[in-house]
Amino acid sequence: MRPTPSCRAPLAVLVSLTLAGCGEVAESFARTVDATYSPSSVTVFAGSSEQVTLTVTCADGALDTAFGRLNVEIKIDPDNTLPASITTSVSGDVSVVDGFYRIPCRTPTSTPNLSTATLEITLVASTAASSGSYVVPTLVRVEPLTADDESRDSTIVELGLEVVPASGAFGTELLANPSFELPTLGSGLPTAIGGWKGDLTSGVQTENGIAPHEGSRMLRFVATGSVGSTNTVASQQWQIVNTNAYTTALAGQAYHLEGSVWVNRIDAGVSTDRRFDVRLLAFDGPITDFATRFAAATWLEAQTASVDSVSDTWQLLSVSLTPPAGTTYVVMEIYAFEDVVNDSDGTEFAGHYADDASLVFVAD
Ligand SMILES: [Ca+2]
Ligand SMILES: [Ca+2]
Ligand SMILES: [Ca+2]
Repeated sequence: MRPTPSCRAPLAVLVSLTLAGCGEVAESFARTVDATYSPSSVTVFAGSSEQVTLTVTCADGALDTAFGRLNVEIKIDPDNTLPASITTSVSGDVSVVDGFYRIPCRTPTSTPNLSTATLEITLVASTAASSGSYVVPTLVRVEPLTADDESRDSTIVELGLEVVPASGAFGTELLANPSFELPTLGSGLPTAIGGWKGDLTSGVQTENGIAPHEGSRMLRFVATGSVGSTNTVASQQWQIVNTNAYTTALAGQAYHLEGSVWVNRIDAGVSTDRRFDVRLLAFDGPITDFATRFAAATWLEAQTASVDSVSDTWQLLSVSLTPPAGTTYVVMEIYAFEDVVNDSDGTEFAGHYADDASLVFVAD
């Protein structure tokens, strides 16, 4: 999914493209470059690291010159506002010119004339890093035509960074968007940390006589497919947690993970499905392998809890898992299950909700 460019006034006469989603002020995307971080903020324990992805969006025509296509250049923390105890690095074969990471921007998008480039960035907080909230400013610009030239366009994107003391590993909420106050991240299996992803759901306020368990919004399970009803029986949401980031903080201690989620559903008659499940799945290897590993059911360990729910009642589903040696990430999976009638079209779930999830490390 292409990040939505900000709706800003043109800095120069560059390109004009129609974009959806920005309202009346957004008739044109007149920037040459824009950028977003995913996730937009991260928590890093002192003595640990976390990886984020910077996605740069470029207007194709404005990068082309008589001398060839210009690259984009990225400088993290250009004014050195971060303390020395917080450092960054990038992975992959990236050239560095005058302190800028220089990368080509030519991965096509579904929007004509817009391309993207991505940079995987690792944030490291040393054991000396002070706890607190930080902002990681990042300058993204078009490569200047010559060393003396100004860049054609530039932008600053900010990453939120929360540094937590190593001792805070126990009890800190590991999930992003645990209470579904924010939208989920769309369809399909997740490929990165930062939120829930999966089958068709919606974020709703009080409806059908059921109020959220916490906050003002809750998750509604809509269908077992990513776009609608199918002959399958589980409407699933997954979230990846990078437990590897806590290795240093948890070294030498005995612990397990406790996951939980509240579930509720209406009574729409005898055909109303009743079952909800939560699973914790531990994996080794890189997070980007999750879809493959999940499809092959090659997790290191899984723990499941299930409930035959009572209507119009919030019920807590809890599950615990001790990550086996070698675990690098854990996935929390929640789902509503068609245990009464497997509809293959039409309405699969009459009114089935989840809210107020949690995943924490607990000392044994
Ligand atoms: Ca909520
Ligand atoms: Ca079905
Ligand atoms: Ca059903």
